[in-house]
Amino acid sequence: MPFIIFIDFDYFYAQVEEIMDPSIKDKPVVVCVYSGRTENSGAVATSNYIARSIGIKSGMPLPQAMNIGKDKAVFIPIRKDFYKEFSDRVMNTISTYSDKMEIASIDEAYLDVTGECSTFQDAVKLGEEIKEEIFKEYGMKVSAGISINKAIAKILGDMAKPDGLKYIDESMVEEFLNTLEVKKIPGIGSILSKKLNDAGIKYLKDILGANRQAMIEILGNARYNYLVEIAENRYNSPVEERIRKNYGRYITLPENTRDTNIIMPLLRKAVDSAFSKAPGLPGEISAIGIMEDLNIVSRSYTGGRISLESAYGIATGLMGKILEADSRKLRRIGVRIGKMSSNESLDNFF
Ligand code: TTP
Ligand code: CA
Repeated sequence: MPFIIFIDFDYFYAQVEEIMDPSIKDKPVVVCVYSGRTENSGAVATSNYIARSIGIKSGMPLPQAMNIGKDKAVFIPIRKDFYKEFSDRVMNTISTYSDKMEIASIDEAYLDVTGECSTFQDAVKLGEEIKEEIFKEYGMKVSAGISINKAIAKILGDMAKPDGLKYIDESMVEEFLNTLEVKKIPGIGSILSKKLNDAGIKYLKDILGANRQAMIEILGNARYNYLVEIAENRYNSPVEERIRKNYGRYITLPENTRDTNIIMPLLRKAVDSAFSKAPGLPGEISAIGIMEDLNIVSRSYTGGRISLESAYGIATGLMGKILEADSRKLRRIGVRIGKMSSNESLDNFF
């Protein structure tokens, strides 16, 4: 069975605004799309949880939101490019946890960590680590769902909100599916779930016993099949690699350590892996150390076309410098290569 981690950033646009200006974080924060027609015409893109608790939600017309928020809420015009860039950086950090990653939207990603983990418990630990690292590095809260397929992982991620983590392993799936309400499933909005409720369907498993034709009439063919696959635990849509290629490779150490007998062989493994992905020889190589407190330190070397053979020596030299300048233990290590001789620029991979 695969191990899938789903990550969704909490109240994303509004959270970025809070991170940029922490003085607003105890107030309702509303990110607005102004249509420009009249001064206040437009809609709410998203809002933080304080704003949601007083009723200001995505899609609400601005005059209505302003009426509820009056002078207590902070209204901020949307700056999409900025959120996109923020998202790219967080996604980059997430991508270091697995080679198989699907970025599903600006704030959602799936990771297939089957290859990285020998037990489901390892996958849960990885999920916790990802949450912790994103918070440490960017101050951002995300929610995580971990399970044996993308659909259940996403349902769990939604249930875990905000700032939570939920998991269901293979042995718990059947019971989970038996008590899963159909309205919790991605793609089943309030309108569909009301129609289903009116047809006597409250739980996902009710669909299996219902009249097929009646269900298809409400759901359409594709959505009906999707729900039946989830209900019968046959859903296995793969994590599709959708990510900008980078030639980096990070490895989590078996324990936090400064022991070069443990670190250097794994660093050489990271070099191998980074080179195996790259289209040519690099002109630059970096060693990265993620410390026990999750701070990140790196050292780089630039010069000529670096062969795999010389890369081992350069990377261990750089890692040696990191250890020399620092007294902390290392938690993860990484290697990044760039300035490829085949004319790929550094921009292409970070
Ligand atoms: P969502 O993930 O749906 O919502 P969210 O991140 O704001 O809140 P949460 O996940 O904690 O429930 O959407 C991601 C971003 O997409 C959101 O921050 C802003 C944008 N968005 C819009 O611009 N308009 C919308 O109607 C919605 C739903 C989202
Ligand atoms: Ca989100």
